[in-house]
Amino acid sequence: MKKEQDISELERKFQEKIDQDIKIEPKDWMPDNYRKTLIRQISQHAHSEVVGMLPEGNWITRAPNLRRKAVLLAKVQDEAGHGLYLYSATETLGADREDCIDDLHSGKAKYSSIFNYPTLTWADMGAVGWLVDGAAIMNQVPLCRCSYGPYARAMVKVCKEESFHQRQGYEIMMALAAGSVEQKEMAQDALNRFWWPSLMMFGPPDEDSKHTKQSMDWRIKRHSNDELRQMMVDITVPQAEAIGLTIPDADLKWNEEKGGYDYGEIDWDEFWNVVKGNGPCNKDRIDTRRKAKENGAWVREAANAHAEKRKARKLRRAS
Ligand code: FAQ
Repeated sequence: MKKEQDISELERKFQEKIDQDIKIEPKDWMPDNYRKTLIRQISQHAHSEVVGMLPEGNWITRAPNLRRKAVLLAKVQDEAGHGLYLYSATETLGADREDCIDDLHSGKAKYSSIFNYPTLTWADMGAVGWLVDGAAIMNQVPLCRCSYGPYARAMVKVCKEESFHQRQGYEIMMALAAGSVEQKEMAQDALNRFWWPSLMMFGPPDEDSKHTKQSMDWRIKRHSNDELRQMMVDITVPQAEAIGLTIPDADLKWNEEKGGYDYGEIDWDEFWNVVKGNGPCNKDRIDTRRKAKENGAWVREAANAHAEKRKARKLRRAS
């Protein structure tokens, strides 16, 4: 009984800190479910960054010129870095990085639905940067104010880089949209294919989002899925208009009263189908990650053997 009272007192103090916007740090007491929610979200975020390298990695060798190639290479490397910060953030919560990665490979852990769509043309590099990184920033800027310190701090650096990614994507789209008829068609086709999946990145509609309420009470999330999706639509529509591209939504209409756009129905069956593993590239993405782990085993073994040798040498010298 006493123990239960102690825990409810701890929980009360914990929520008080959250309500005062005091960051929770790794060694602070936290409810088990807060820890579990963070490990779930941050590890899935890490997996998304790592799997997210694949659709763009596909185009590094085929970038149209040296400048584009260097920029794309830098962007993909940034994503690897984001994955590493995020796996480190899960470790501050007591998670084991290898277990997290095994959960990705076994299909137990999710990653963003968007990376299960193929990148068919060079214009897709523009659409991914503009829309996918654009959606990622919209979601991640509020995460800089997340209640968990290490996640919030990681997001500050990640957002700066995502902002460069978004601009490089929009710049590709701008160049293509101002180019030949074929180039403009290619840009429009990429927008047509990536528009709806990008809106799905924000997660299910609020009424079907099982984690939002609790995550907002804990100030992990600062906005609901639908709020962020609306902000994304409102910011992106004028960007498309500015470069003469058309958002593929016949129902898109400015709503003066709400001060935002009304938009068409999202195909949630498609979303859940992709989340469950049946999207166009799910199998390919996970097979590629599994192979990368197998092929990298010798590097990890060699690094560990080298570290052991150095440790033994140090001990010998000290004795
Ligand atoms: N895909 O109750 P909610 C990037 C799952 S980073 C797959 O609403 P929550 C950078 C959700 O996990 C992109 N699954 O969940 C880049 C849950 O399942 P669970 C990734 C999804 O957590 C750019 C269930 O549905 N960003 O793009 C998706 O409150 C370019 C119920 O959903 C982050 O991860 C989805 N789209 O809200 C890299 C940001 N949506 O776990 C390369 C951090 C939902 O119970 C190239 N994460 N689910 O089995 C978040 O902000 C949140 O986790 C949400 C989902 C908003 C994604």
